[in-house]
Amino acid sequence: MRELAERALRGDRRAIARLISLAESGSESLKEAMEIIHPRAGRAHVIGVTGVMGVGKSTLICEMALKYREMGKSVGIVAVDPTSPFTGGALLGDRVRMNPLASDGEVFIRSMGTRGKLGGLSGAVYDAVEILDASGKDIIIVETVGVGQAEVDVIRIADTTVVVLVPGLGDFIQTIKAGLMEIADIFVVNKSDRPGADSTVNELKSMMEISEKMVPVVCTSATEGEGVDELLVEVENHFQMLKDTGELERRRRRRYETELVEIVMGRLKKMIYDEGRFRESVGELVRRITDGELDPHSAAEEVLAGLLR
Ligand SMILES: Nc1nc2c(ncn2[C@@H]2O[C@H](COP(=O)(O)OP(=O)(O)OP(=O)(O)O)[C@@H](O)[C@H]2O)c(=O)[nH]1
Ligand SMILES: [Mg+2]
Repeated sequence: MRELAERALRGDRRAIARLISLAESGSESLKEAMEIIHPRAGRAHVIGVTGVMGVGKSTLICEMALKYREMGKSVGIVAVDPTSPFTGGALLGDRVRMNPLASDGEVFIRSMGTRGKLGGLSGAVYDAVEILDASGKDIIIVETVGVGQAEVDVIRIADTTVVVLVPGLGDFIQTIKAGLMEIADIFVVNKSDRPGADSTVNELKSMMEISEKMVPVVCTSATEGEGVDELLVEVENHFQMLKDTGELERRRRRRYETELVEIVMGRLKKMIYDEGRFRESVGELVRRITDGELDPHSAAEEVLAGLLR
C-alpha cells in the first residue's frame, strides 16, 4: 500500500487509478495509503461544475482542460455522473478536438457512479480528489449533475463552484429548485449560440439583485470553444479572492468536516450491517419494533449505547 501511494505521489497513472478503485470499493487498506497521501494534498484548485442534465458540463470541462493544458497546467477530472460521455470506453465521444486530452499524460479522467455501497459515493469522490491533488495535478474539476440534495452536497468538495445553465426558462427553474443558486460562485450560460442567452443573463442578474448575491455570469458555447477564456479568468479571480480573504481555508475546513462525518457515518453503517454482534441485536430490535414492543427511537438509543460501549 505504501509503495502504491508513493507511486501515486509521483504521478503514476496506474497507481492513481488503483487507489481510486480502492476508495470506490470502500477498501479498508486505503487508510494506510491516505496517511501518506493526505499531507501532500492541498495545492490544487478544486473546481466543481454542476447544472441540470445535458447543459453541456462535460463538453465545457473538456474545453477548460484543453485551455489549462495550453497554460501548462496539469488537470484531473472526476465525473460523478453515470451518463457522462466520460464513462467507459466512449471516453470523450468521437470529437476530434478532445483527442489531445485522451492521450495526454498530464490529464487524468475518471468517472464515478452515483451510488457507492452503503451510499459511500461522496466519500470516494473526496478520496479521488485528494489522490489527484497529492499526485501533483494543478487543477481538479469535479462534474456533478444538479438534480438533488446529494449532488449539491457533493459540490461542498469544491473551492470554486461553477453552475451551468442554458438559454430557456425550464432549466432556469430547475436550477433554482435544485438549490444551485445558493452554491454558485460563477454562472455560465452555455449554448449561447442558441437564441435567448441574453434574456437568461438578464433573468440571472435580476435574481441576484433580489437575493443580494452578485456573482459573475459568463456566456459560453462549449461546442465552439467560445467564452472559455473568460470563464477561466473568472475562475482564477475567484481562487485569488479565496486566498486573499481567508475564505479558501474556511472552505477547506468545511470540505474536511463533511468528509470526516461521511467517513464516520459510513463506518457506523458498516458496523451495524456487517458486524455479527450488531446484526443480531439489530435484528432482534427490529423484531421488537415490528411486534409493537418497542418504538424505533428507543431502539436507536439501545443501538447507539451499544456502539459507544
Ligand atoms: N449548441 C450547443 N450544444 C452544446 C453546447 N455544449 C454542449 N452541447 C451539446 O449538448 C449535449 C450535452 O452535452 P454534455 O456535455 O454531455 O452535457 P452534460 O451537462 O455533461 O450532460 P450530463 O452529464 O448528461 O448531465 C451534447 O450533444 C453537446 O454536444 C453548446 O455550447 N452549444
Ligand atoms: Mg456530463
